[in-house]
Amino acid sequence: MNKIGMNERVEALKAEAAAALEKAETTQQLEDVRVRFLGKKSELAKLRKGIGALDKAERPAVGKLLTELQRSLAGGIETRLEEIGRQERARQLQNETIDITLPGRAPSFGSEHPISQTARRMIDIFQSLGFETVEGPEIDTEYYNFDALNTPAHHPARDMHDTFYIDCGGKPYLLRTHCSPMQVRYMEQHRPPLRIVVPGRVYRRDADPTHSPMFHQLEGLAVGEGVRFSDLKGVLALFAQEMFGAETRVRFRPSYFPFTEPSAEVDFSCSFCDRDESCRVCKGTGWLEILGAGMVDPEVFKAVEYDAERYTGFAFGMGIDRIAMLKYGIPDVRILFQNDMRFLTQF
Ligand code: 2U9
Repeated sequence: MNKIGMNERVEALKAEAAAALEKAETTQQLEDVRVRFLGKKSELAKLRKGIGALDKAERPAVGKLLTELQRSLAGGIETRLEEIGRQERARQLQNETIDITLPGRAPSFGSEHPISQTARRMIDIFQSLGFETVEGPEIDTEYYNFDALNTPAHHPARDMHDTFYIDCGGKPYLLRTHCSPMQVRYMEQHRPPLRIVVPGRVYRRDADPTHSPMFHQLEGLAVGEGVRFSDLKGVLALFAQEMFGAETRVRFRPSYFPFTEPSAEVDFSCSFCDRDESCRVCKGTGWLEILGAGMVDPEVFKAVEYDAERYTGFAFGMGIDRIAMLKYGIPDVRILFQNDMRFLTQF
């Protein structure tokens, strides 16, 4: 090809490139145009390679022509790139507009389970009376759950009908039936004086509107020199007033537990009525059965090698779930464990 032919090709290429630039609508399409007209395999590249075949005299002018073509194509692409970029940004802004006047979505807050709320309140009260909170294993041995608590092998409480045993081929493990095993463990590790409460899950083979096979207990233990039944009465009276109101009174009735002697059932005066015969909570008696308590049996001290001549102690146990049911007026214990949001969102 001579210089004249080159001129024609260059003009034709300019026109082709202008049309392609016009057609390109996205940065990607524009990139394709750039490769087509300026890339290694472009016609411009081929023309450059053809310079060597021209007459020597024609070469500088043709070289200049092709360089001008390259600049003009690159400039065209650059201009169109800016144009397309502006259009794309405008389109994006158009598509992504948000209506900032729309009301926001309110976050939904969870709440603590009524049993946890009740347990926390109970623990707080005993903490203010100097009781440390400790927790222990839910799977334990017959020794800690029964033997160390003066509940020997043939005691009815150990019957398969009352206790969940775990068959692991060796010595029997069980699901603790009360929190007392942890009190034994604590005494093994500490010397008196001590004051502890043990909250936690316990298990018994029972299921009806007032009994769940898993329920929650809070047990307490105070041991020292000169600890008396009157200390137990004072602590429980203060607890009753803090939990159910300053007017609440306590009543002790004689009872029996293998691990306490003497033992008592403790009632709180009904804070839901004024000795009302139609009261559904106390059934007109004016009293609510809340807990069991007593002075620690010397046999228990023997098991943990405490000097029963020197130390005395009181202990008590109560159901956290029962207290939650009373406080919140919950009629059936099973509702507490069904995780029904219609129930849980009320707390
Ligand atoms: C040690 C010594 C003594 C804990 C006690 C009770 C009485 C009691 C029940 C009340 C209702 C459990 O939730 S409930 O079913 N508890 O009546 N518990 S005295 O006595 C102990 C504990 C540990 C070392």
